[in-house]
Amino acid sequence: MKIERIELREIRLPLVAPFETSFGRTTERRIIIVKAFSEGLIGWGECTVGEHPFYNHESTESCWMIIRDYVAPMVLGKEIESPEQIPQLTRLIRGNKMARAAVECAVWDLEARRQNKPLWQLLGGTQEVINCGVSIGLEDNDAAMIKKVEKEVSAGYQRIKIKIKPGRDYEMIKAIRKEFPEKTMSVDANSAYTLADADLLKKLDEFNLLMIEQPLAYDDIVDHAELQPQLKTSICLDESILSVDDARKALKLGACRIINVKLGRVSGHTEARKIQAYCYERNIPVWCGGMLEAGIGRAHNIAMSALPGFTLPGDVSASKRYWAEDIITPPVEVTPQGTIPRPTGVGIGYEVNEKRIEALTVKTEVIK
Ligand code: OSB
Ligand code: MG
Repeated sequence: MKIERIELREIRLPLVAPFETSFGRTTERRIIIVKAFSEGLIGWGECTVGEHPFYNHESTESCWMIIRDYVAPMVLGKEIESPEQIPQLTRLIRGNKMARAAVECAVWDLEARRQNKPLWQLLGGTQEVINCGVSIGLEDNDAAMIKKVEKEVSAGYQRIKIKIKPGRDYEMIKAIRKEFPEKTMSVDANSAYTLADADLLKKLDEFNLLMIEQPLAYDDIVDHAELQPQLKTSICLDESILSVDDARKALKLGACRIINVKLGRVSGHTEARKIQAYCYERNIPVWCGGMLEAGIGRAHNIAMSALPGFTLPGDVSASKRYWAEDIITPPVEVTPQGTIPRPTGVGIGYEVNEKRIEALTVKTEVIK
């Protein structure tokens, strides 16, 4: 196939509740939607980048520019036999993986539609349901945190992840743990600590957490390798894993025992599958992270999560936790067992609500 046209849209979508991490607070998302056209079919992608370069170096604005000026021109009009060729076509771009992933994911959806298959099947998915957890942002006080955890535990989510930062860590987790002594729990620091905080991080062992996600610098594996043997709790790397090579090096150094896979961060399904395959062979658990995605990104996450090895609950939760109305129908729903059944439809498996996208659009660009 040849991609004949790529359409970009920026939509603005307010979150139903603000989401706060150690690097900031988000109240409204600015999301780039990618439409790739070929032979009368459309593939859908969503750029998972944040509004500001605080999670990684990318932002909504930088991705718009990189997709328009580099990714799209490198992909348009080329003879493509498999979506796995997209990373090759865009390989001269250093970094900017979320920009590259947005187009790569759209081409995967397009190929699945061309083959009249669900995307999870084209990727090699085997799991009938995916296991879901939630990521809980920081609130002003422990009582508010506990209330949020209570709600998600009642909804059936299998694992509760709590955001932490200096000053909102040991005591807060202690208070939450006291209320939910048995619940599978983890924490995510988004790089808010250094090795100087090792004693504090060691104290978190007390709470029998499933993992501690990205405690140290966003681009580090060496210090994490020094920290991991000092902890009983498994370290999970998020920000510092951008490729299967990074995963290999981190595991070789003993920097982590678990890996969070995010499609945007690793440049799309092709690289995500390589990480999944590498970890699966070595019995290293992986799980699907989230970036406050709207429905298209969420559907791509669900398709990836059906791959073998995605056994730990992901940060893939119900649309209604984020949006008053999602951009796909039906919205993503989670069962009382904390699972999402893999969809049966072709491609991403959910219908894209183009009217809703149109209504939310603030900017459009067509690249031919
Ligand atoms: O580190 O996993 C993270 C959201 C934005 C940026 C980084 C992260 C997150 C989350 C939210 O934890 C996951 C979600 O519910 O989509
Ligand atoms: Mg994280």
